[in-house]
Amino acid sequence: MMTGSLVPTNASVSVLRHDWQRSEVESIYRTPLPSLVFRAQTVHRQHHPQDRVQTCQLLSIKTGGCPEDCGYCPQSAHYDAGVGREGLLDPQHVVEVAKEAVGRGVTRFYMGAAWRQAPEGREFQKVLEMVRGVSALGLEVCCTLGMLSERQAEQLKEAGLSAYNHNLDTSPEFYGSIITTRVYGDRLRTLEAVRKAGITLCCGGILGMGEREEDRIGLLQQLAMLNPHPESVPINMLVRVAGTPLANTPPLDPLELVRAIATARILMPASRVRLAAGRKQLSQDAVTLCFLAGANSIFVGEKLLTTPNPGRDEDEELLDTLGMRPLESHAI
Ligand code: SAM
Ligand code: DTB
Ligand code: SF4
Repeated sequence: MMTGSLVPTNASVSVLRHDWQRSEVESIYRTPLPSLVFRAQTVHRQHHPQDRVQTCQLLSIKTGGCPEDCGYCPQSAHYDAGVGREGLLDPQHVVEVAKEAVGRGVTRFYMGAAWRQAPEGREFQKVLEMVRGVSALGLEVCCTLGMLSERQAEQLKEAGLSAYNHNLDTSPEFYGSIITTRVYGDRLRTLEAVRKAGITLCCGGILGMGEREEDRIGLLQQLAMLNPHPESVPINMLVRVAGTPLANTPPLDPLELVRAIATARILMPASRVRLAAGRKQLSQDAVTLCFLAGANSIFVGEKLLTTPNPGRDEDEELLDTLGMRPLESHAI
């Protein structure tokens, strides 16, 4: 249990720590919920505009048929989750979709591809064309294309990429139970290549995959030990898709998500914490608690990559009810 003052001193406001010990993360995560949420909200207000949430939109630019065996993913070729395969989209079409997103007040546009690693050659040139086109619209552009080489990261940076999404997903200890076709170290290497190229990091994980509380704590510690911290931290609740090995995993108590978000907020005070996949399965009360705990970004639009997300009207209504507003310009 946490002891001492709940309000951080000035020193803890300005200093971002990267040496969090597992025991410290554990004691934050296990703080009584009201105190945990209060502390997270206090930290939140010192680093971010209050009552604002960034809205992001996702587009799957290459769907299905992925050679990796991630147990949660409907796009893996190892499972039959009924997701059709679709080749790389046409860059012009992608830019049109991004234009519509600008019209809806979205400030960050994600392009996701079901690849183990970004390809070389013509397909990669097309991705660069998409990045150029979308960044020219004034959007933050984030890609998630699997593993990247240093050269590819540099090319993406030159094309105007703002951020690269590459998740650690869970603790190093639990990782092998979910994915066998790559190791934690592969993920860390790509994260390094992205950093080296001067691209910001979007790196988080998934809760509700049957992991133990220790694994959620382990994931949060791994993220908080990255130096610098990922500028954006997506926290996904598993979307249980029929046909994947995790389809029948018992649902996780949403209060665990609230705890994880609050802990992420306290460990990485300056980062955006994104309440990512799984919102459709959460009650509005749970989503509200996530905002109180320091989540300040969401995905909007009826679809994530392949699975459903709450409708725009529903989200607008919720933000309106809560008196929260979308972030208008991109600050990070
Ligand atoms: N193939 C690339 C990769 O894995 O890095 C990029 C696309 S992949 C779909 C992006 C992220 O989506 C994954 O790292 C995972 O965290 C998340 N994800 C995939 N399926 C999910 C599911 N069913 N529920 C929640 N998050 C999921
Ligand atoms: C992330 O952490 N969550 C987003 C984004 N990064 C690419 C993806 C969630 C995908 C959920 C499953 C699907 O829709 O296919
Ligand atoms: Fe492929 Fe990414 Fe899905 Fe894993 S999460 S199967 S790497 S698309």
